[in-house]
Order: sequence, then structure tokens, then C-alpha cells
Amino acid sequence: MTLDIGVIGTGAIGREHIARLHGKLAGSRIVALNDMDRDSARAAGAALCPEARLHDSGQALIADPAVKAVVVASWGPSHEEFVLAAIAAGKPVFCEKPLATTAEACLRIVEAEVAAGRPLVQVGFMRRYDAGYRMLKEIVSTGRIGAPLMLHCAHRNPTVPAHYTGDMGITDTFIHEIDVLRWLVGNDYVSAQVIKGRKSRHAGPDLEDPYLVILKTRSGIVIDTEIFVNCQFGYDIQCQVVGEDGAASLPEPPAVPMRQASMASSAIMMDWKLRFIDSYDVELQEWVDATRQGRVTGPTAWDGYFAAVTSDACVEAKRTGQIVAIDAVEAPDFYRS
Ligand code: NAD
Ligand code: ISE
Repeated sequence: MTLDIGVIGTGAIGREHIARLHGKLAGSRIVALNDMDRDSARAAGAALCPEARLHDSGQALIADPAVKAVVVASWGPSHEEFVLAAIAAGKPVFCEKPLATTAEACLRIVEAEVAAGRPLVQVGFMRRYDAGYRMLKEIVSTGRIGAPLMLHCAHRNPTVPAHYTGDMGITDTFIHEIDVLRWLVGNDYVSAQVIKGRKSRHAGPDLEDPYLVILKTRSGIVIDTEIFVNCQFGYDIQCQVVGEDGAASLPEPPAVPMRQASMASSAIMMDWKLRFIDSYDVELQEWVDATRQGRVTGPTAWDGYFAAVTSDACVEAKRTGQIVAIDAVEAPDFYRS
């Protein structure tokens, strides 16, 4: 049976997901849309799913009996309200990252899902579905490079929009590494430290850019990540795992090596939408398939909570210059299977 989905938030990623879920992927269709910018929802509907009903609020969309599952792709601060409403309505919900903007809010979602007694929430940490990260995880988890000791990573954006300010380098950007690296090494974090670089002249007045985040895991793995969101030259994601017996790196996306005008070169992508485009397809197809069977197989509300606890510690470490402990509550049995 086709999964009938309502989407809240018809901006950049919302439209990408609507296009996937209404036409590209198997077993789903979009039946309802909402955006606080009604013109955006109307335009997305007209272009991508003309038969979808437009709702005046996210809450009305969730309450619509025709909507069997919900995708939340609005701004982070609105996620908690919509995910809690979907859980209260007993409807499966795929929420774009972050699950919510604070650890306390994520914990409220965890508690609501546990109280509901069945898995309903998946978080949009799509890098777990990327072929390159999956190959790297296979090498790490089969022990081919020995036990992982250190990771050297970079998350670089060419530029960011004007509304990207404050701690978004952590809460909006580094949050991807927080989730995927914990999944990659299968180990929770215990501490965070942030070392600020010299500020780039391309960074806006309300943004510190670049900086280095250093996470330590329970087993002692040290992970350094450069966050640089005005690097100018490309959307550049790097990850090298150094193990006891070797090192393994995230593969670069395919690009034709060129030799021309006394230069040897290969193109670097500029757009995050393209860098992980295949992983979004895999992520949402697996979500649709699992949801139709009443299961959640991807990143859970607990993963969203743990990412938020880590993100909060990184923000404090950035503000204070101190090494900050990452203290999560005990994981409920609900998430252990
Ligand atoms: P965007 O600004 O392009 O779109 C967000 C849309 O949500 C806007 O149209 C806005 O009007 C709408 N909106 C905001 N609050 C709302 C509310 N309360 N009710 C209804 N609509 C509301 O932003 P975006 O880049 O599409 O990001 C949206 C979410 O997706 C963010 O949480 C972001 O972190 C996440 N995201 C994830 C990835 C990824 O790679 N997984 C990439 C980009 C964005
Ligand atoms: C954006 O929201 C994303 O999720 C991108 O993957 C990330 O690179 C970018 O910095 C974020 O703003």
C-alpha cells in the first residue's frame, strides 16, 4: 500500500524530499503540504504534487486523517512541536536534522516516544546512507586497519547564507559529523573542546569561522574536525580514520581528472544538495519501506538526543575555551534492541 505523506516545510530540503517521495521513490506519495510561507507551499505543490492539500498549520496537517506519515523539513526551532504532535497522533515522523535545537527538547521527544510504546521517529542524518561512509564503516568494523585511534575530518562549505550566524557551525553543520562519526566508530563521546582559528575575512560579523572541534570517545579515540563554512573553494567533506594497523579515508565523489593548460585538476562540488544526493534517496526509500512495515530502521530519537547533548557541549566549549564533559542520561531500554 502506498504511504501517504504530509510535508511540513517546503524550503530547500523540503522540496528535494517532496520530489523524491512523489515520483522518484517507490511506495510513497505526497498528499498534504504546509509552510508558514503559504506562497512557498503553494509553489511547491503546483510544481511537484498538484493534488496535495495545503494546510494552514503544521498541526492541521498532522491531524489530517489522509496523512499517514509526516516529514518535518521546517527550521530547527519548530521541529520539537511537530514531532511531539506526530507522536501524539500515533503517526510515523521523519524529522530533518536537528531533531530539536536543545538536548532538553530532544529528551522530551524521547520520553514521548517511549510513552507511546512503539518506534515512530527517524532523524534525517543521511550520511549513514552514503556509499562512501558505508564502505569506510565496513573497513573499520571488520578490523582491517586495527582498532581506530584517531580521526581527522573536515566539513567545509564554500559560503553560507546571511541568516547563518552564531553557533550554527556546530548546531547546523558539525551535527552531521557528530552523528556519522559516532555511528562510524560505534562509540559514544565523553568530552568536547573547540579551538578557534584566525577569523576568515569572508566570515560575516556574527560568525566565528573557521574552528577545530576535538571530541574524545569513551574508548579514547580522538576526533578532530575543521569546521570552515566560508572556504570559498567547494563543498568539501573529509574523514580519515587512523587505526593501529593502517589508515582509511572517505572516498572523494567521482570527478574526471583533467590535464589542461599546464594544470592537472579535478572538480570539487560546490553544493551540499549534490554531494549527498544518492544518500537522501537511499535514506528515504529505506524510511518508506520500514514505515510501511511499522518499523524504524534509521537514526532514532535517541541518536537525535545524543547528537544534541554533544552539540550543546561543543557550543559551551566554544564559548568557554574549556574541555567540556558530554553527559547524557541513561539510554532507555526501548532504544537498546
Ligand atoms: P529553508 O529555509 O530553505 O526552508 C525551511 C522552510 O521551513 C521555509 O520555507 C520556512 O518558511 C518553513 N518553516 C519554518 N518554520 C515553520 C513552521 N513553524 N511551520 C511551517 N513552516 C515553517 O531551510 P532548509 O535548508 O530547507 O532546512 C530545513 C531543515 O532541514 C533544517 O532543520 C536544516 O537543518 C535541515 N537540512 C538538512 C540537510 C541535510 O543534509 N540533511 C540539508 C539542509 C537542511
Ligand atoms: C546544511 O543545513 C546542511 O545540512 C549541510 O549538509 C551542511 O554542510 C551545511 O553547513 C548546513 O547549513
